[in-house]
Amino acid sequence: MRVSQSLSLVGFLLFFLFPAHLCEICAVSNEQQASLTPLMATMIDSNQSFPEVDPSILIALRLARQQDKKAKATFVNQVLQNIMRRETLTSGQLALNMLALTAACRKDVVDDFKLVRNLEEKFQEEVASIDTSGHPLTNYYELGLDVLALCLLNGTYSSSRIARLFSAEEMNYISGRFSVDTGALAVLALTCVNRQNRDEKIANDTLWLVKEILKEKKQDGTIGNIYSTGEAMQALFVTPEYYKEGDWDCSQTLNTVLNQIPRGTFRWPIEAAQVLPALEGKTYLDTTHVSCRSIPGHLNISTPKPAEPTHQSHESISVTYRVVDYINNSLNESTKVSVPKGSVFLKVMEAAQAEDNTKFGFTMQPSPWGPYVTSVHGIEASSKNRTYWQLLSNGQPLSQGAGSFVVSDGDNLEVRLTSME
Ligand code: B12
Ligand SMILES: *[C@@H]1O[C@H](CO)[C@@H](O)[C@H](O)[C@H]1NC(C)=O
Ligand SMILES: *[C@@H]1O[C@H](CO)[C@@H](O)[C@H](O)[C@H]1NC(C)=O
Ligand SMILES: *[C@@H]1O[C@H](CO)[C@@H](O)[C@H](O)[C@H]1NC(C)=O
Ligand SMILES: *[C@@H]1O[C@H](CO)[C@@H](O)[C@H](O)[C@H]1NC(C)=O
Ligand SMILES: *[C@@H]1O[C@H](CO)[C@@H](O)[C@H](O)[C@H]1NC(C)=O
Ligand SMILES: *[C@@H]1O[C@H](CO)[C@@H](O)[C@H](O)[C@H]1NC(C)=O
Repeated sequence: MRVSQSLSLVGFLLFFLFPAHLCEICAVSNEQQASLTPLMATMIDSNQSFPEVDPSILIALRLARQQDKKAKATFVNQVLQNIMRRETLTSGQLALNMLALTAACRKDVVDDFKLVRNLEEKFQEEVASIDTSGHPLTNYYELGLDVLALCLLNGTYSSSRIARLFSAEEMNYISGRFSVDTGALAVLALTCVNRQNRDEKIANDTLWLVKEILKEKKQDGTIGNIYSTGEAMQALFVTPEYYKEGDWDCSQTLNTVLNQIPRGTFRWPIEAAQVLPALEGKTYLDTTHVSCRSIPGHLNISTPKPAEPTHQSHESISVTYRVVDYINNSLNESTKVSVPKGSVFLKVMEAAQAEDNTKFGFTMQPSPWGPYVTSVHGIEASSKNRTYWQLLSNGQPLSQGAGSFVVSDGDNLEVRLTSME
């Protein structure tokens, strides 16, 4: 009785105490629309540069105000190719491809290939993995994508299991540090579930997640880092009854993100794809009601993209590079290397490797975010062992990968074998 009393108190609080203020969506105006053109251009150009295209690009293109018929057709084809090799996709990848097909008015493919059933199975395997080993096969961000797609596409799932999955207890347990990206995806997923079937435990989880996201708000309006801000905005758009009007200045956040576009902060297609929907005032919950009327013409994106910042000059800089195994404390090697000014982290790794292949040899794997470092000094990190090679500069984890982070003279760079938890 006590529990249900405190639960209805939560419901009461959510409904009555928090003033129902205006929905906090603050999209770019039609006049500001041109400032998004570089992001559109980055995504459409990615056609050439990737073997497998990330479905979030198609989602972003479909949620945008301006549409491009040819780009849509091209990216739908790429997503269809992803679907053809669906057995190799992780649960979150399958979920994202399904949302992309739906946003592109190809729900027929989702139905013909019985993808909802397929996703239900993959999601069950994730949950079974948590029950037996304490962590999912992939990660909680992918679980968020799974629940979101299952909910939006009318799959079956257990609301009470989902409430437990994204509870404060479980989310605190899995990661020492709160991840804004992961929290935002969880909020979107829970919002969908709660809209279909009002559940006070889910409302309670949502309240906690929204609070945690707002705790990560920085002075300039960024939430988490610049690459999680778009997803955090989406989460806050759909939960206005969970925070007070003064808790978040949406237009400040919007302007901070807009100011980053000409600086080339969203140069990778996937960076553009993850930030664009929020700037258009859209969220992933909108993927099921995109207009399917025929698209007019094609977009004029002749606007030049932001210039590459990495004008590699002949001037060289010197940095320290260190390889450390934090899991086992059995490795700590360092060296000083010189690289051209404007080099990315990867160049430093390559220079060290050229100097001593045994100590500093490494391998990587292509991903939509650029190269992902998989092994260093012959030590392979693995999801199965819950380890990864973390990248740091002056003791701070980087907010970009080895292929994009530009190093500075005197930097203390490090790759550190770390536990995911
Ligand atoms: C989960 C996650 C991780 C996990 C991935 C492994 C796992 N089994 O879960 C771990 C903790 C290992 C990780 C590591 C890193 N991550 Co990470 N990660 C995420 C997160 C939250 C979700 C990714 C995901 O599952 N996507 C959904 C699935 C369906 O897509 P996917 O393409 O199959 O996902 C894979 C890749 O994204 C890859 N991956 C994850 N992170 C990164 C980062 C880089 C640079 C690369 C190349 C690949 C990569 O692992 C995913 C799972 O297999 C995203 C958030 C986001 N907004 O996307 C951040 C995110 C992608 N990561 C980020 C960063 C910066 C890193 C690190 C560089 C951090 C660091 N300082 O070391 C390292 C990578 C270092 C390396 N070895 O090269 C940034 C990238 C920003 C950018 N512009 O480049 C993001 C956007 C978070 C953020 N807001 O800062 N990450
Ligand atoms: C993408 O590339 C293919 C093959 O090169 C081409 O046929 C198609 O027109 C391109 N699409 C866009 C939007 O550029
Ligand atoms: C899910 O079910 C609802 C109610 O039955 C229906 O209105 C909606 O169109 C369905 N959505 C999808 C994507 O099939
Ligand atoms: C509600 O969430 C809080 C965390 O904010 C948690 O401590 C509490 O146990 C939750 N209550 C219920 C009934 O789930
Ligand atoms: C596209 O836009 C550029 C710059 O705004 C303009 O110069 C060009 O004429 C436009 N092209 C078409 C086909 O409209
Ligand atoms: C720790 O490192 C040593 C030496 O490199 C290695 O033999 C051992 O297998 C490692 N242990 C673990 C748990 O990784
Ligand atoms: C996981 O770690 C163990 C030692 O703890 C090691 O023997 C094994 O090779 C690792 N697995 C992978 C896939 O790296």
